[in-house]
Amino acid sequence: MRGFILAIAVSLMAQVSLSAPYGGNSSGIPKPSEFKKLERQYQANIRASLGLHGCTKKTIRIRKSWDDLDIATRTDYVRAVKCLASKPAIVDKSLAPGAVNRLDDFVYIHDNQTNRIHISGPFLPWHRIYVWQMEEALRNECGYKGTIPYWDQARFSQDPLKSKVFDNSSFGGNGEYLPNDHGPYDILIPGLAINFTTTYPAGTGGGCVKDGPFANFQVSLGPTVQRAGDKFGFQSNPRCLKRNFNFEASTESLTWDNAIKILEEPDIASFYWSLENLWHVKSHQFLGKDGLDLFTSPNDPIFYLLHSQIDRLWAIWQGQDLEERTFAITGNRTFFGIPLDTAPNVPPSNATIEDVMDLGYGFRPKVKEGMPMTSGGRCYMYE
Ligand SMILES: *[C@@H]1O[C@H](CO)[C@@H](O)[C@H](O)[C@H]1NC(C)=O
Ligand SMILES: *[C@@H]1O[C@H](CO)[C@@H](O)[C@H](O)[C@H]1NC(C)=O
Ligand SMILES: *[C@@H]1O[C@H](CO)[C@@H](O)[C@H](O)[C@H]1NC(C)=O
Ligand SMILES: *[C@@H]1O[C@H](CO)[C@@H](O)[C@H](O)[C@H]1NC(C)=O
Ligand SMILES: *[C@@H]1O[C@H](CO)[C@@H](O)[C@H](O)[C@H]1NC(C)=O
Ligand SMILES: *[C@@H]1O[C@H](CO)[C@@H](O)[C@H](O)[C@H]1NC(C)=O
Ligand SMILES: [Cu+2]
Repeated sequence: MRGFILAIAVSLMAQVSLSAPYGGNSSGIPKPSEFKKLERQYQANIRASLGLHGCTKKTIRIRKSWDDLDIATRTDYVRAVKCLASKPAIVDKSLAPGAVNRLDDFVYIHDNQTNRIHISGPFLPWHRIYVWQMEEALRNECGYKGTIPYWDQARFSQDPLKSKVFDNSSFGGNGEYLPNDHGPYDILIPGLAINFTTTYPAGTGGGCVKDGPFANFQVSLGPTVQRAGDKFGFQSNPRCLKRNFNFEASTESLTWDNAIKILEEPDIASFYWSLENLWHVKSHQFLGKDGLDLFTSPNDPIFYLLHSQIDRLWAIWQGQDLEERTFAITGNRTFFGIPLDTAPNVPPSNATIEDVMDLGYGFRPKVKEGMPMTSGGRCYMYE
């Protein structure tokens, strides 16, 4: 009996120490001074660029790390996301018969545009507008008062589940472990003129999210597997939200060292590839399953925090020299420059800032309209 009680006490102590590997501090691995210096330069340059009209020091919205939000703000963000999930989709049903709610409207247009907005010139500006549109929808349609926070992976790169992003009042944790369905997966990318297969690495879950507000949360569009008659996953396919955490993606790549390396890249091409290979793809790989699906990754509500962080790294890079870097662009007009299957004979061409992007519902801004943070209807910065 006494041994039994002792065993319980020891296991409780083990749990306590497991839950506090950073000695109980919740800020994680400290931000290195090199990163702070780059961040401060960006913030100072943005503030100095603000005028007395339009986007001003008074009206600018501040985006913060999820780990720095208080519980009331975190809870309200989750409420607002679920509010959008409770409102009917507005997308044309002939385009996306499977779209159920306002979140699906966003998933649809991302899915529709995927082969033009990834590994391509419009990647950063398109996603900048997209995340801003979600911020506006949360505020205007669901009464959220804040901004889209960012997932600051580097703070917890060595122990990612210690981030509040994954606590059970936020986005919850891993998917249920499925012995026969946790990857690796080979996915044939639909819509390209050649057969291009991408490999999604193995993870540690594979099944439905089981804890927190998004446990058994219903998603509808996708996933991207080439089903007969449903090439892009636009048909109805209601199912639970799934994750498949791949810890190496975080421990090996989402580090402060890599964040600094990305921000110190001297030109847009090297910045773009470092951001893509060291951060963007690794962030999606960490989540796995729905959050890693190239076409329908916005099904996982963490997507918007992930892309707020991508947008933040771009913002800090631009902000070192707003004049030279705001409108810098690199990349093709399609995914890796591969022709679309609808135009197989069009050779690869470089994107320009005058190109027109499609964000759905008739909104067709030029690439250059998606590049500044404090004009073109947007007014925000990262803290
Ligand atoms: C929090 O824990 C990390 C990891 O052990 C440590 O490096 C850091 O110094 C701690 N931060 C503070 C503010 O104490
Ligand atoms: C995207 O939507 C447009 C209509 O807005 C449609 O013409 C086009 O075929 C769609 N493309 C894909 C890949 O879904
Ligand atoms: C792609 O693969 C499919 C199935 O293996 C095959 O039928 C098709 O011809 C291939 N297409 C190209 C362009 O290689
Ligand atoms: C959240 O986590 C706490 C502490 O680990 C646990 O007691 C609680 O049951 C969890 N709640 C949900 C909804 O999963
Ligand atoms: C553009 O496409 C070409 C042809 O596929 C490819 O070789 C090149 O690497 C691409 N450039 C970028 C920046 O993606
Ligand atoms: C695209 O831009 C790159 C880098 O500036 C250049 O080397 C390449 O020739 C351009 N490709 C085309 C098709 O214009
Ligand atoms: Cu995307």
